Amino acid sequence: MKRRKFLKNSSTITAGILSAPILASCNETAPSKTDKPETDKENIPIAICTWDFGNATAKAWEVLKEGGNSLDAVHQGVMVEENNLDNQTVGNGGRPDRDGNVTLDACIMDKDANCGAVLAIENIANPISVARKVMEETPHVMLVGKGAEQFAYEQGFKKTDLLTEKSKQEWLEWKKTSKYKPIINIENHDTIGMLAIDKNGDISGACTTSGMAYKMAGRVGDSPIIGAGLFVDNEVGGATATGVGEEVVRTVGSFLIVELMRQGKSPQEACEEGVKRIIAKNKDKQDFQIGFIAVNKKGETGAYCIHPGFSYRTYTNDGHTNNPANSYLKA
Ligand code: SD4
Repeated sequence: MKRRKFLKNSSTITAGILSAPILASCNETAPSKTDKPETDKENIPIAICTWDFGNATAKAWEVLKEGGNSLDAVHQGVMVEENNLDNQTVGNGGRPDRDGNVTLDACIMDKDANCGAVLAIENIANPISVARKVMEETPHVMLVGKGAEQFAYEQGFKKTDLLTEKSKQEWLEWKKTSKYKPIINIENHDTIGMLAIDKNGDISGACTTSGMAYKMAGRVGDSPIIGAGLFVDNEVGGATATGVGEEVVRTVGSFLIVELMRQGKSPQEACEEGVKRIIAKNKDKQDFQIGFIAVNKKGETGAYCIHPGFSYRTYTNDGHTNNPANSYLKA
């Protein structure tokens, strides 16, 4: 296992991508079949995830180094955080909504654009596994709430009480002082989004969260929405988001990042552009957090995160605790 600083802004752009004009007219936007970007064997396999989830990327890496595929890598990788009771923003042990119910969101997408998602599912510890079942066992992409939970039981998942004593006590404390309004709490979000490229050069992604702490009952953010919280196009790359989901949904953020890469931007440039578009639409708002990570077909990576109340911030892998993507492993 080897970590590497990855925010050395992926500079090299493949000849193929360079030949595609940025903002070209309709019939020129995508690289043609002959100038498709090739995976750089030096850069793969690779697993990258939001925030500082070293154990999750280590798990993904274990799968990849054994020759496993990127779908299994991201699936098993993010499950590490779903099962981590100390992580109160993902899976089991996640913070509840304002009524005290833990509701989870997750989605997964593979190299063939197959995808599955569960939204606001309760009592199931590994929503990413249910999302994968939705992808593999149903003709649908999304299942929500009770329907998703019912489907999970039919697939053999066990009912689990997800509200840990710690999260419950914190919620009870919060209730004492809160105005019981839906607020965006910028402190309490550590959604895990993960992207991986396997030895064959195939890309997959997964994203899983308990969403915003103390959200309104029924609130769903970007994380389980394909195109918003996660998007993969195996010809181009993948992207995933963390932060205030409402802003990511509004800009279809992860899809945007992948399309920007298709037009020739590096993963870093694409993430920065995606964040800047969100800032441009929120000049009056302060104090919200958005971060994207991305990987292109070549195996180059990028990440960008903001806090508009301060300034643009690019996080690197050399000691920032809030680095939005400082878990990064490569061969
Ligand atoms: C959401 N995007 O539900 C998620 C929360 C998150 O880091 O990413 N937190 O809006």
